[in-house]
Amino acid sequence: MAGKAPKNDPVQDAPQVAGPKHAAAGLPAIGHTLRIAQQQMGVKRTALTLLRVNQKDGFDCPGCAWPEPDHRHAAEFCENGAKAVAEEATLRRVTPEFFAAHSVADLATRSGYWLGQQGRLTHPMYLPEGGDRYEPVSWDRAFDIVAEELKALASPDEALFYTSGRTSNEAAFLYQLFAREFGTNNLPDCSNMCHESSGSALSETIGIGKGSVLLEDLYKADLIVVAGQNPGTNHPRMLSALEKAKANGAKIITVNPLPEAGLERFKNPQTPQGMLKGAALTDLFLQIRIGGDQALFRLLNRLILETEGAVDEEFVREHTHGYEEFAAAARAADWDETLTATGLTRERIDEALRMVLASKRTIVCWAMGLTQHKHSVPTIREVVNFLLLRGNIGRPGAGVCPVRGHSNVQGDRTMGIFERPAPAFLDALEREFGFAPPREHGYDVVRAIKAMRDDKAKVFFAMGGNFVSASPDTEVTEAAMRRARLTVHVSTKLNRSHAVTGARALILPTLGRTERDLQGGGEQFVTVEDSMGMVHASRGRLEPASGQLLSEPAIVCRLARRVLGEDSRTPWEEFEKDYATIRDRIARVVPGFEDFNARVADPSGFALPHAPRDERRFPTATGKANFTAAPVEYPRLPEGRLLLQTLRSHDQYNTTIYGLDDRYRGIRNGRRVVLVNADDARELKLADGSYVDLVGEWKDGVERRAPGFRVVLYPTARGCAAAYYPETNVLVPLDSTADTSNTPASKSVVVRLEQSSTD
Ligand SMILES: Nc1nc2c(c(=O)[nH]1)N[C@H]1C(S)=C(S)[C@@H](COP(=O)(O)OP(=O)(O)OC[C@H]3O[C@@H](n4cnc5c(=O)[nH]c(N)nc54)[C@H](O)[C@@H]3O)O[C@H]1N2
Ligand SMILES: Nc1nc2c(c(=O)[nH]1)N[C@H]1C(S)=C(S)[C@@H](COP(=O)(O)OP(=O)(O)OC[C@H]3O[C@@H](n4cnc5c(=O)[nH]c(N)nc54)[C@H](O)[C@@H]3O)O[C@H]1N2
Ligand SMILES: [Mo]
Repeated sequence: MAGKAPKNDPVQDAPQVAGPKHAAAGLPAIGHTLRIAQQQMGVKRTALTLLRVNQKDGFDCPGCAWPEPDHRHAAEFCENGAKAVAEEATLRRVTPEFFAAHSVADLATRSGYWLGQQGRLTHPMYLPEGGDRYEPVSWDRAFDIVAEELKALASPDEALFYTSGRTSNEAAFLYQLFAREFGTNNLPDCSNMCHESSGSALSETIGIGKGSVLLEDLYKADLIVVAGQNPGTNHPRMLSALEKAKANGAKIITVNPLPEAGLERFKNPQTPQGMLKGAALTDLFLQIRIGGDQALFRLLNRLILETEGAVDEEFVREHTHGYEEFAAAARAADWDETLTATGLTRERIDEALRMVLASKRTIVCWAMGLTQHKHSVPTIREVVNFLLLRGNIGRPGAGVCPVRGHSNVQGDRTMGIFERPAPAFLDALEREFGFAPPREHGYDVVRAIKAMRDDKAKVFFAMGGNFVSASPDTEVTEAAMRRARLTVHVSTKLNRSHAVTGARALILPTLGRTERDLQGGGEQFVTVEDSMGMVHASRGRLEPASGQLLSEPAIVCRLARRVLGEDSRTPWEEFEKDYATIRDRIARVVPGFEDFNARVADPSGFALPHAPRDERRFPTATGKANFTAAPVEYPRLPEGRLLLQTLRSHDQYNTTIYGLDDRYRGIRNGRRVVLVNADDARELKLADGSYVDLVGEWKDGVERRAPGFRVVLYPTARGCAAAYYPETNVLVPLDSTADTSNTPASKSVVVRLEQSSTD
């Protein structure tokens, strides 16, 4: 039987299972890419567009934030980058006629996949209060509507300004400036659900919330640990870097509850040898239980401390703080407890230790597998302890490498998209623009949802993204959105957030990365910052999807003029005409951007300064790199329950679904699957291929249910299950978040599996 795909959909979710693959990329990937791209763009546009991805005069790939190598390959794109591009450069269109034919209630019954497949948005659309469908609206009227609602608020803090991570530096800078001139720091962003835990842990311990390695460091490393990350799907170009690192002699340890194909063996589609044989990447696979990473690193730290000469004593003395307290905690690490927390064997951990001790230059890379747990911040701090012990920060071939998601999520933060801005940043804005920015902290994503739920926020404005699908606790989030007076989405594509609206709603269609951006001052380009702090230009070449689209900077400028009027001394009109004038201001406000316009003219871009990496200087409260000594935590499961992680398939970009296959995991034609270890399935009396409801268990006693998932026996760690996001977001309680960072704990959800009544 099929799962619970919306009835309206032509494509029904009916998963077929073939078992996991052991290698990623190679020929099938190329065929698959071209097929998806040509369906969306046709043959000619496919060739023209894909050749421009990540080239020096082209646009930045809207896929992931992995950096571009300096000597770019003729086609520095990957399968999933190409899908992201095809999704944006599609020839399909969502026109006013489409909205006339589909009421909002109708759209709300469709799957995210169906909505995305309809194509690019072409006109500003307005849903009036009491209306049942969107109507075309002029841009002027649209800005009037936003201004009306913003001005009617009792306080600027009743407005929320969300950002997703594709927004350019220029647009992000203007957007936060507008929000702050309007009077609020309510700037929640996708980072709150993503690498916030990394930012929290790193700022406290090394003084800057960003990674400390550049691409060339990977090539120089002796050991690279890849923990909680699936680069074969989510950062495919990272595999080329790992391949090169291995060719230079590096070893790779993978820490993951799942064996991920890309990390096992990589068939580089850009070299003939790679296409045939492929390179084995992982030397040691630590199949860890979900949430066991802090315990693992803590024990490794104890073992390092116990090894004569293993600690870099000079580094510890000169550059760190808190060593004694940390060492006392680490020495107390317990083998048995670690084996329970991690599910690993003693032999595997000993083998890891040997590799760690043999390495003079170690890098740890991580992504959502470490950031989305209750104890994510102490887990990442323990990774920092691990690197500090052997002096692995601030020297070539070593360091911390949180691998970011959205292509400009790191840049958006640098530009001030943050609900808790540093006072120095606000001081700089105040000096430059002559207004007093609000100093009180704003709402992050989870707090923004609560504010709408509790009627403390009434206008929700999104610069990109798909807030209702990406956020946790779908039913709670959707109910909260429906309480708003006005919801506004600046979007390229249709998504569920357009169908779950406030009393009034607007869709403001915008240019994508691939499109030409023509303004009064001529053709414009924008800039982005990758995961390694490299800033470079991005220039679209395609004709815009419709003559009605405005760029994100233009939308912010016009909205700001309409809302702030004479009160603002900011030259919004000039900014809209010529983005170089925005960059001049960024240069004066954001450290590291001096001479921005001149430096970004270099096609390779430039590196932002990073004190720990560049000078072994740690701008923390103590002036040193801080060791920390948090108690070890790991999830404990009640009898008969599984710990569910919600992750990405190979055919999706967050809430954008490209297709229904997850090729490397051997799943086709369906997304409602739950991956379960065969021994757990036997104990729980779950038959392979049977259908279950996933039922969340959380201390608030509310039953959260995701119905109709096909059980797939899969070699995941014991006690652990996996299913795709966003279908499972309904199971993630709004209150289940990481300590300190408040990131939804979407990788550790306690569930029981019940036979589906529909089975
Ligand atoms: N094609 C494509 N590219 C993308 C995206 C996309 O959706 N599609 N999304 C982008 C974004 S915004 C982001 S943030 C990144 C996400 O990139 P990833 O973090 O790679 O994405 P997830 O699918 O969430 O994968 C989490 C990985 O962590 C593992 N894991 C889960 N729990 C644990 C744990 O407790 N410990 C350890 N050690 N491992 C664990 C999972 O098995 C899985 O391999 O990718 C970016 N790039
Ligand atoms: N359960 C669970 N939940 C998660 C996660 C998880 O692993 N598990 N991961 C979390 C993570 S890491 C992230 S980053 C968030 C993602 O959260 P979001 O960033 O909010 O979600 P996306 O799906 O990336 O947003 C897709 C939409 O962005 C719009 N868009 C695309 N390109 C552009 C553009 O250039 N400009 C504008 N204005 N709009 C554009 C399109 O309309 C598209 O429908 O989800 C989080 N939620
Ligand atoms: Mo992300």
